[in-house]
Amino acid sequence: MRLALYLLTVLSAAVAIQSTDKQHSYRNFKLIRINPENDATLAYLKSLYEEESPYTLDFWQPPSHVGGVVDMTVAPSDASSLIRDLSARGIHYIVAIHDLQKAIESERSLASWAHPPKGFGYERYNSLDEIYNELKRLKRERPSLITLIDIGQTHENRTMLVVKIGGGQSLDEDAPSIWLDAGIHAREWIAPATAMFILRELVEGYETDPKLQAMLDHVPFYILPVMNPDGYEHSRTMDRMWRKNRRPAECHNKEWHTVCCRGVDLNRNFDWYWAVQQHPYPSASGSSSDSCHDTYHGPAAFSEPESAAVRDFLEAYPPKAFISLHSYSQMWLIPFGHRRRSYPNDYSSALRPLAIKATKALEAVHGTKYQVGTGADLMYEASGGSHDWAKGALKVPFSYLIELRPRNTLFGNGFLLPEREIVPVGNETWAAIRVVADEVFSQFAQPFLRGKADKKPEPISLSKMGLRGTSTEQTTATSRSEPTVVETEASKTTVTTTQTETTTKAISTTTEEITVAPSTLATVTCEDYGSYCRLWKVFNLCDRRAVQKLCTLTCNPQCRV
Ligand code: 0X9
Ligand code: ZN
Repeated sequence: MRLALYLLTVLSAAVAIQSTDKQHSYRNFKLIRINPENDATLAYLKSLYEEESPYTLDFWQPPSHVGGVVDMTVAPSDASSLIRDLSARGIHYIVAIHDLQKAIESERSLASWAHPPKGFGYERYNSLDEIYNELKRLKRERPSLITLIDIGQTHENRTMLVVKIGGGQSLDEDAPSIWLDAGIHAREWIAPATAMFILRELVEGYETDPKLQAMLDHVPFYILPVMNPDGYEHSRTMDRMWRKNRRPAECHNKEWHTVCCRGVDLNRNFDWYWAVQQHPYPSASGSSSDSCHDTYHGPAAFSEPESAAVRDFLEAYPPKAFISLHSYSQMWLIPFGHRRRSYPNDYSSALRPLAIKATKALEAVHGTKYQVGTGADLMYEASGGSHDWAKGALKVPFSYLIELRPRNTLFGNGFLLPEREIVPVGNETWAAIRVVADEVFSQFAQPFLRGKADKKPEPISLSKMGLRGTSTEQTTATSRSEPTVVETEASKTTVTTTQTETTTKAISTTTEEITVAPSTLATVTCEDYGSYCRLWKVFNLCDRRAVQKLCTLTCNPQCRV
């Protein structure tokens, strides 16, 4: 007994803390790729993922269903026993990467290695400082187009910077807008690079493309290029495969010793079925209560400064479209992802048709194919995701999560997408996001503008048109602090840092609620519904009832009462 206690004390003293201050080497780590062909293989892989595994594994693509590709890395010391085990079970696998460290090194272009570039580059993976300096440079160059907003601080006191493009310098809570974030997962470097690419397309397009200019004047973009700045920097400097944020270590006893692990998966920390786990596999939901797991959901919903800052900002300035960039697997994911076969009401009438249109535009650029569907149906169930929360709780009309290149086929390098693909990914993703932006403009700004131009009827608030959400629930959201508009040399915008407690009522009405008397509405028809859509390019989705509502407001000559 004494001996056991002594051993326990000694072992506990040697507390296993995940991090060291040496950069993690992935020399001879392997990426094993498996296409589970039957339930037995799937069950075995799930047991490795969810339960104590004898091997040091990192799942890049967790097991979900028969036929769903599983990617996992294995430490060199465990590789041969894992491979023996797989062979003994008759499981077919390929070693997609033999030396992960080599793959990490070849992620950067040769030019980057030969002459390490100084400063920001749109065709490179940049540091956080380089990204923030580029945002400040853009702001200095175009002070009236760009506004920088400090929405909060991370655990390690890094600033979370949102860049607003268009829509004037003040923040308008009622204006329709588009939210784009990237880098919620630290190791998905292509996501921040793509967000920056899209930012440049917007900034340059504003000067050269009158349609884009008209759109940005009325529908600003809010871009958060790095949602997890601590994690991103950790992934760049210490551990390329880091995923979570950098919440200080939480310790718990595990058998004979204490383990302390850092970090929360921010894409499990939003208040949408937070920490809800499905059965029979407790962490099959992709949300874990173990702080050492890569999908640790945190001690409470919005426990993390990063997710709380995003929540506060979005509740104060609810957008019409919410897009979150991730990698990888080339999927355009629609809510809801917490449970299979769970969909919002307008999944088939609005969310999915627009996703299909967007991915067609994407494919037209370089032939890249995307799958469209919910994360739960196409991948695995995962609760607490940001795009689910945006749709389900905030009632953002169009909410998506985009898993960028590569596809998880035989040869892809997973998170290690070569730098030379940044520009093609940027171009094709921008084509898709432009489709979403055009739709938001068509639905939420153009009709309103036409109404204004015709002076008949008087401008009507879009929220009163019932276009903000589809639910009948009334939700009250509290925003704790106002975001700070960041001042730069060239623009002396007032700094607004208040800690006031403001309450924003998320207006959620039924789509039936409009400002025209229902009796009038009932008798209004468009003369030619098809040409109405073509002519005004409104309601690309051509929802008949919605067009009828708009006719009365925006297009009187085309309508018959
Ligand atoms: O697991 C995630 O958070 C996302 N995948 S990633 O490889 N980028 O980490 C996917 C979330 C989408 N939702 C579901 N799969 N339910
Ligand atoms: Zn991700």
